[in-house]
Amino acid sequence: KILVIGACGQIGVELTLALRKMYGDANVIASDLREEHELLKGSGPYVSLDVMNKEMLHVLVIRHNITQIYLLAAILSATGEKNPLLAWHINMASLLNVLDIAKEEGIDKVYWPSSIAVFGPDSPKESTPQHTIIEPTTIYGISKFAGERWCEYYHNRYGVDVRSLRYPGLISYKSAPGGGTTDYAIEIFHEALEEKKYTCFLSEGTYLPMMYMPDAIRATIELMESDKGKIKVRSSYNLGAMSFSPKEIAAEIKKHIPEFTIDYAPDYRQAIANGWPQSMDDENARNDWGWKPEYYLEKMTADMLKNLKETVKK
Ligand code: VAH
Repeated sequence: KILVIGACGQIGVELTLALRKMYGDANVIASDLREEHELLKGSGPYVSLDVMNKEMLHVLVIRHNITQIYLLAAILSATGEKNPLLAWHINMASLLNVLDIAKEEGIDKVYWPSSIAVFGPDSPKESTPQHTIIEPTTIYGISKFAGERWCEYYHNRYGVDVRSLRYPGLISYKSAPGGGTTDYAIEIFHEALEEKKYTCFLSEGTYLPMMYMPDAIRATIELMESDKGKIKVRSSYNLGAMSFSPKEIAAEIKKHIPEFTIDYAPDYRQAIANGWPQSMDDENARNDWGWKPEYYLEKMTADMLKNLKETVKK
């Protein structure tokens, strides 16, 4: 049985639905602190779980014969800067609870997401390498970097098969984003449809690595389905698809909504974005387990608008 922790989040909802399609609804248990997300209702088992409660998690793992754990619960970059100690505590304790129970119960596989946020202002910005200077300047980035070190440690010392991807900014329409710096690239679609205008909290030339959620979900499943021997990176794989700036995505949206206008009012999130890479070198993921993105800016924009128009109409 698979347990998804943080199943009601931006990634969790879609990952749960994809895993249920692959393994059968009854075999994927969704859990979150929040109440069950609309899209998950009626599609499989749901339990309320506070991942910070190690005993509760341990009982759940035993009672439901859990053999794989996907840990998606975390405080993201922007929210984390508002409450650094809480973000550190939640992001680290949740991971250590899962890793230690995985070791004790001999869980087959664990998935835990890292992020491009592990890189800082001193890392190379173009085609940021898998191995390079890593000096994160946000608590979220610090917790993700520390988490990567713990994942590698639990794999090397205890043989826990934990796997991880450094996600770029993820764009999706099925579930709300969770307080990230890249969330402008989701908000812009909603505002373009509803208001025909958007005030962006990042400056027009802020290039960031981005990915459409279908690619992120497929990458996660392809990584988890790969033979153990292919996984050479046990901290977290760089993962890339595209890079764009607010100016570029606005121009792409204008092709579909000509009257759309954008203006810029950078806030505290600009400093976070300035410290991040502009594009990723994901050679290791491509060589080790065959990673290849399918969505680029044009295709993603068309798909986002098509799907959001349907939901807005409802
Ligand atoms: C954030 N969406 O903005 C997340 C992600 C690379 C960005 O980690 O914090």
